[in-house]
Amino acid sequence: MKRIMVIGAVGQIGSELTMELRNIYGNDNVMAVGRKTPPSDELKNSGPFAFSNILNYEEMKKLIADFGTDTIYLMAAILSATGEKNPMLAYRVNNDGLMNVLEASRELKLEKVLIPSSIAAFGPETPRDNTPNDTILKPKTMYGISKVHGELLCDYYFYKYGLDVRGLRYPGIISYKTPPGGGTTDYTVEMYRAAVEGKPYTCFVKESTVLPMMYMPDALKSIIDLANADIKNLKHHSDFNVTAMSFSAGELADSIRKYIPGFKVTYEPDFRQKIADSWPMSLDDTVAREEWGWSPDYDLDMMTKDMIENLPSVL
Ligand code: AKB
Repeated sequence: MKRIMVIGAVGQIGSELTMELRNIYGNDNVMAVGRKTPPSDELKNSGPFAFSNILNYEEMKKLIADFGTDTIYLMAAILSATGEKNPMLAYRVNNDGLMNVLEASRELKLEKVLIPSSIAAFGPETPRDNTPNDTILKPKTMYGISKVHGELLCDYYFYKYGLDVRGLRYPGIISYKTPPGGGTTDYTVEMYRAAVEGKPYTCFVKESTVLPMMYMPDALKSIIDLANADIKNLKHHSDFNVTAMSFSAGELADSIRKYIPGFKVTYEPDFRQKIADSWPMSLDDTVAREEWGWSPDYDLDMMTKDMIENLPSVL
């Protein structure tokens, strides 16, 4: 029987991942851990939930031990835009928090730890088209620096202690249930929400800005598939590129206009433009495809249709 803990279970990915894991492994076997009140009663009431902060090592370790945890998904992080407003907070949560989870997992001899990285691990010196898996990692944001540090630290724990830590580099993740918070790619979800509410949208990156993206069902599938991959096939561990699509902000608006023809978008780039410009426009995810069979299901049009059909139920 699996005993899974999702740390950062109240955030955009963590909340949906918790529910998906509960569907697969049973409600009582998936403990959600967050710092904030869950966005839905469903998350709090469908299985075990605890308030905790990854910076409190002893409290976190006790929670992990008491639940009989064998697998952790560490989804707690301060994202790129919030991280640039408060670099010390990003440093502490993303680096010290990760270290606490790795150390507790090592001491308690956990079976597996899943820790997402991000396209933020890349920087302006990285090739931006079809960015290879193994390439230059010189990010310029505190979030990106913590992600590179995290990838290296996770591999260190694998090679030094034999802790089975796995991770992938998420692109921007789009979903209708829980809004993202504090990322540079948040304009995508904001754009859908404005369109469905019948409002115009002022986008904080230029119309021509292209970034790699993924719809939530694929994001959940990717991390769960990686968790279940046969370790014998993995040459990489903590740093798999994964992607599903790439589009510009203008192309996203056009895709929405197929359903909501009069939707108006204006573009007023702010400090997040510089972050977006330092990230890849598209990713090469061949390594993930070859080592654990990664393949996404959703493209831009399929995602737009699903977002527009489902958003009204949560707004
Ligand atoms: C962000 O925009 O900071 C995140 C990410 C790409 O990791 N969505």
